Formats: sequence, structure tokens, C-alpha cells
Amino acid sequence: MSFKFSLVGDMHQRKNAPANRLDDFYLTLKNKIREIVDVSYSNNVDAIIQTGDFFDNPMPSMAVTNEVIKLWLNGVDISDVIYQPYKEFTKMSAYQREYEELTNEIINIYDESNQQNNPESKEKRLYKDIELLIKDKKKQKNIITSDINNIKPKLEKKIKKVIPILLVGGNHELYGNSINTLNRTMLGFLVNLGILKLVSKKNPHLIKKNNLTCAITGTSYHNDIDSRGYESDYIIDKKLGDRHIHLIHGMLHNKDMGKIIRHTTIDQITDTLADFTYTGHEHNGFPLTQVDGKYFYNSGAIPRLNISEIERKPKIGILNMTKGDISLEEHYLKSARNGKDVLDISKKLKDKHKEEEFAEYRKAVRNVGKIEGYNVMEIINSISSNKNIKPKVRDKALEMVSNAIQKLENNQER
Ligand SMILES: [Mn+2]
Repeated sequence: MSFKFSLVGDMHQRKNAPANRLDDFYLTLKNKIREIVDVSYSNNVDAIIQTGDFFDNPMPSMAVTNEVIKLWLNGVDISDVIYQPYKEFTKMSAYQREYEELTNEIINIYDESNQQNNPESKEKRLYKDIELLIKDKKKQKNIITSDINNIKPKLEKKIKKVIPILLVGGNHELYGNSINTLNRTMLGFLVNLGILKLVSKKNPHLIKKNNLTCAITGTSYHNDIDSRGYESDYIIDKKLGDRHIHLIHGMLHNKDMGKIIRHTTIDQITDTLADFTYTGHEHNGFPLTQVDGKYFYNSGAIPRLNISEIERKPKIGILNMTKGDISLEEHYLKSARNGKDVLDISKKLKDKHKEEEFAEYRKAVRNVGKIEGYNVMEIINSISSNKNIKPKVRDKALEMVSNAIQKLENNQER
């Protein structure tokens, strides 16, 4: 008796190609999904386990979503069933955003009027607006819940024979890196419909065969992950089955990565009771590593987005677990061509120049605030922790930046 899984790294599903790609990126992506699904079905796996960053952004178009989900569901088309709930969902998330913006505006006005001692009618008007929005939001929520309840049996029937897809949320597909925004994202929409299963420590996926149980738990990305004091994200202190897999979207590595990149090393989390800890986030991955009979692994991302990945060959893992044994086989994707055929080296010099410029900038920023950061999100994070800014304010700032990035990307896609 054994449990078998496909282990699939960051997918970054998107239609538009990264600047340095030579091939038809979207076509290649679809061919890769097809191959991953074919390998999973021919191996008769119990589940496909995906590390998060399933999507490259929080709100991919419905057309792209329908196309890739059909591939993941081995050809089962659910686009007609989810059309109506999707319409309600987009309406609801727009209301939610508007509501949050208004709330922020109110807070600002409060701050201002506190300073000027001048509580004015503008404030009252905003309150009215908010009241209306809350009423509307409640209405919207009812519509979407009843809609989901109506279509769920139909959907369940359609995907009954499909291999389940288990995942956690990655930083790219959440607003402001926050799992709290899940319900507003495409990932959350698919999770709420039961098409994808988001695992957490509270919501494990259990597989029972004969008298054996295999549990799969997970930790989605959040803004404090890999900070010291958050090692528990990786650590399972209560084993939920004869076998336990813990899935996480975090910067775990088998070696020290230096001071600039916030990360966690395997030796910091060997207390875990999980038999197998599987992570994504870091796109290069690291080989299967065993410590005290416990295994740690990152199979690496599926697409190659940067020129630095030119030598990397995308692969998935096929994990086999019996009561006494754990083995991993790696399947290199045939649909992934040589790096030099898909990544444009001529851009390398230009990129290198940019990287140098950026390194200078990083150095400057680091000197100012002793910041361990390498992107905007990280920098905001670091500034916040250095200056004791409230987590709520930090999360809002991060969300605003990610909304802006999302807007930019949407404009590029059009
Ligand atoms: Mn990623």
C-alpha cells in the first residue's frame, strides 16, 4: 500500500510572456500543464501538490483561467457552470475594494479633523456611503453564497473523477502578499468553488487507504514568513496521519543564502514531525535533503522567467510513500526546451547593467535603514519592522503597491 503524489513547483500562469522569452510563452505553459497532468494520471497519483504562485497575479482573466483549469482537470470543461458565479464574484470584489478605500478615506479624515479640531460634514457623508456599501455588500454576499450552493452539486459531479489539486497561496497571486485577500482573488474564487483545495494547518487534506492515513497540511505566504520567530510556519508539532506532508510557499533552503535574502534553513526546522516538507517560492529549487529521517525538497519553478535560469531544466517530482519507505523520482519535462532556445541571451548584457544599477540602489537603501530587502515589498517590510509601524498599516501599504503593480500588468496585457 502506498501514497503517490505529483509535486509541482511555482506555475506563474499568465498569458503575456516575460520580456526575455523567445518562444510562445503561453503555448509552452499549456504544453507543460498537459505533460504534468498526463504524467500524474499515468502514475495514478492520489493528488497533485502545487507549491503556490499557481497564478502569476491575483486576477488573471477568466479566459486564461478557463483554459488552464480545463487542462488541470484533465479536459473537464467547467466554464459554463462557473460563468454566473464569476460575474457575481467580480462585482463583489469590486465592492469590497471600494469599501476598503472608503474606510481608509474615513480614517484619514478622522486624523485630519483630530488635528484641526474640525469634524465636518464630509465625514458624515462618507459614513452614509459606507452604510450603503455595507448593505450592498451583504446583499452581494448572499447572492454569491446562494449561487455557489446552487452550482456546487453540479460542479462536484463534473469533477468527481478528477485527481485533486492541493496547494497553498503564493505571494504573486494575493493582494499585498496577504492571505486575508484570498476571497478577492481568482485563486480564492476557485478554492471557494472546490475546484482547487487550499490546505492549511487547520484545514488538512486526509487520504485514507486500508488502515493508513496520509495528511497534507500547508502554510500560505504571508508578510512575516521567514522572519525569525516564524519558524513554526514550517514546523508540524502534531502528526495527523501515518504519513504527513507539509506544503509551504516560503524561502526554505538547504544552505545559508546570505544576509540579503530573508530565508529559513532546513537545520532551523528539523524539529518538525512532518515526514516530507515541500516548498516553492525559490525558483531554482534544491535537491531532496534528508535529516533525521525527515525529507525536505523544492522541485523548482515550472517556467523560467529570468535569464539566470538558462541552465535550469524544469521538472516535477513523483513522490511515493509507504509505511516504511519514501522515494522520489524526478520527471524532467519534455515540453520544456533548452534554456537557450527560450531565453534571449542578447538581453543579458542589458539586464546585467540594470542589475548593477539595482545593486547600487540596494546598497544605498541598506545604508540608510539597514534594510534586508531586495524588492519593493521587502523594502516596505523592512522599513516597517525597523520603525515599529503597525502591521495593519504595513499590510495596507503592501496591498496598495501590489494593486498598482497589478494595474500596470493589466495595462501591459491589453
Ligand atoms: Mn514564485
